[in-house]
Amino acid sequence: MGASDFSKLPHIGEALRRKEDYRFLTGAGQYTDDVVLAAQSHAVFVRSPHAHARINSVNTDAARAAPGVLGVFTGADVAADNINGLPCGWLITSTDGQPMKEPPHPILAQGKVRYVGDHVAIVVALTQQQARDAAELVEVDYDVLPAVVSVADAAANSVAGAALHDIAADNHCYKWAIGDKGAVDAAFAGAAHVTKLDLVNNRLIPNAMEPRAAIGSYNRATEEYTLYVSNQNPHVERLLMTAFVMGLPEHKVRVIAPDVGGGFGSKIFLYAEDVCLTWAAKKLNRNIKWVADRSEAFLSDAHGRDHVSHAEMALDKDGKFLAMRVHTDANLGAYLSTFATAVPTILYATLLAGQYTTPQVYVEVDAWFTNTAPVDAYRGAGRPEATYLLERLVTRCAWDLGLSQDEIRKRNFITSFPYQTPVALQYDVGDYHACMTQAQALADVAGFEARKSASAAKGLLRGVGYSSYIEACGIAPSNIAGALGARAGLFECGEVRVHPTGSVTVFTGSHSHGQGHETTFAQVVAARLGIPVENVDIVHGDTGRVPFGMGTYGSRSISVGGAAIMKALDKIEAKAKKIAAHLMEASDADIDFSGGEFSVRGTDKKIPFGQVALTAYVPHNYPLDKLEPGLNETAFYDPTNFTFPAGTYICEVEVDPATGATRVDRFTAVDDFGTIINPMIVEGQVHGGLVQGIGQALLENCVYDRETGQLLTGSFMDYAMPRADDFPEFKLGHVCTPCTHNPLGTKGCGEAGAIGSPPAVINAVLDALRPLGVKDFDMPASPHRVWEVIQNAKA
Ligand code: MCN
Repeated sequence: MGASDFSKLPHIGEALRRKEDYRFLTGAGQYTDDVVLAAQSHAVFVRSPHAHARINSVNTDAARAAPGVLGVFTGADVAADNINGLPCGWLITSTDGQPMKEPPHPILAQGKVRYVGDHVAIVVALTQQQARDAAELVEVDYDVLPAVVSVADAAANSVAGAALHDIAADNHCYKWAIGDKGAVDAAFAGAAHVTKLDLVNNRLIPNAMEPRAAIGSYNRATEEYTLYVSNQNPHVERLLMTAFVMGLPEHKVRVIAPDVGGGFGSKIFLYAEDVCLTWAAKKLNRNIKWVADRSEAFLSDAHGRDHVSHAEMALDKDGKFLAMRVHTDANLGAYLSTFATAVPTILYATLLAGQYTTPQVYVEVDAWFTNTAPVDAYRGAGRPEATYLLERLVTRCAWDLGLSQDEIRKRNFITSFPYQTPVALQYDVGDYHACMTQAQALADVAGFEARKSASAAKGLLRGVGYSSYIEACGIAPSNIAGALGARAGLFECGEVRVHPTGSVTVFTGSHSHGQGHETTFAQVVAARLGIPVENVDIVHGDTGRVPFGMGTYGSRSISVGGAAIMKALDKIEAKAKKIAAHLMEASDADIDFSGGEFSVRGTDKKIPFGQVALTAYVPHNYPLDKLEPGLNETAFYDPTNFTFPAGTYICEVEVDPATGATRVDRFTAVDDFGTIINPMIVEGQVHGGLVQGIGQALLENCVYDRETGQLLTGSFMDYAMPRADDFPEFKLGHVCTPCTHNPLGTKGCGEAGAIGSPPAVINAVLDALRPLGVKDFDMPASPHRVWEVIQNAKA
């Protein structure tokens, strides 16, 4: 079935309430901490208090003797059991042809600790309190070493003695580049105008509502392990843990990620704690639970962003972009987290053409180790960093040339598709002018000057900021990603199990941790089979029940996971038509299927889907010589390209120059997500993304002490999470250019808000401050920073 026929089916585009919400809102969800296994014991991790230190010794005697303690293990035990370090899932090759530096990432520190929160020992006891008390008794003798925490300091090599890993004495992991440098340099040489900008993309700490948690379990009769874990991709977790770290056969390990209370990327990765619990479960023959407290989450979840960049755009006299060049220093933290290396390269630099026809783009990235928590994918992963840089630069170009923010964008928009960018990606479809036009209308841009005057009358400054983002969802295809360094496939699986009574259970390798898949995937299946949505259940998050899948990240689930289900439904429909043909004594080729009924073309003969389902399982009148009984099909789908959601966001802020306080007064987002399955869920996804993106722009900022490497923003007292009253009511609009290469026509919507919004906010703040002579500042636009730039501009 083609995407345009699909979009016309009932339930597609219907704002159904989420099926899963009854469970969540009535406290009947089953999060990892809700799982209680027999004779469950509890683990606490001893973590490094230092950013960088040599471990002389770890004395666990007192801890082992403490009440209730079942076991205490350290890096030495890990080494003795030949447990490997955590692997990195993406190999980057440096510009000199050398592979990136890939230092060991032990699950418990061996010889050294490299960030505050690094794992030193695991203590297991009968109760959590006993484990906590015993953890206090573990004595670690450290020699503190100099720490390097900022990417600027790492790049400048300015902290003597702060080499984290033996194989990277200069803390440099890789230098990577994309684009034609010669062509870019030539274009700059002939340009009428060059705009330059330095930017910092602030480091963020993901804060899912449910902190990470895991339970390790081992059955010595069957030699099987079970890991319950708050995770976004259980099969990937199992594959990495078994094949790379523990050397176990995959079929002896089951990973179950039941309800997960948010992930935002930070639960894609294989974490040390998960392996420790699985390993220790066998050693102690106990079920062992660990639940991070919020302070631990701040210290040890993989962080996001943390780029320092210099960007330049070459333009002709009419404001057309001729070429762009960018250098970025990326902070990877102390170790390579699972997908860390792909974020500042493949997921970032390839997006830097944006929505524009810039003929040449050259991007160079240096990636550095620092004494901070590992940095990896966080909602948007590379695309927010690209969009922030590009959309800030484009607005600066406009102001440098005396053009408006919309005019410069319109002059450079790509208008014909497919479009091959100079940085590898090929956009299949889009309508960027339509997004801009609709956004300007919804934002009432025409009324801006009047609102600005009204603000001025109150002593306030008003500014408007634009951002026309593009992003790439559903990383694909596997073979090209493999050639670019991916060490994993990027397909998805779907199994459709039709029951004898005609109801359906669908098993998907995608994972839902807040995105509403139980509803939207059911809408897809119900629409195709012509059955009620209530008759479809979606199962995810269990390697024991679901075929091998890649999980959820990169807003891929509906476009890749949904497409796999569509393929399985094609098989179901083809087989069901044969059964229907037999029942109605017609030829297979004459059977039509729509609205839940099979009919013989040109006749009034028809039978319902349920009758075919029953016949498949009660095959009394059945072509058993030609067809197997049953109606149960599995499909794997490997996309041929990314999907490319895009849109224009317009933000209006009011700044109080006396205090620096900034208030987002209006925010308009017009997105193109192709075909929309459930507009209410999509709206919720956009709202959530906007809150995270605007949060980055105004409030959130992870700060480590530059000398000691202590995390200064280690709690909600110091790390400003956005709250509902920080935002106005968002105005949303949609343009629909269906994706051309998946059967649903969908593009991902889960990250767009977080990608497009930060530059819209900062451009708005800068627009408000322009009359004062302020040209630049870095996120977040906290009152202190805004007030400071205003004072500096006055001086
Ligand atoms: N959808 C739709 N029509 C479209 C596109 C999507 O109806 N054209 C629906 C989908 O069916 C799905 C939801 O919108 O129910 C999001 O779909 P999609 O864009 O495919 O994104 P994923 O389901 O793959 O979710 C991943 C994405 C990412 S990468 C992050 S990070 C993120 C996000 O989703 N983390 C989240 N949204 C989140 N929302 C919550 N509540 N919690 C998180 O951790």
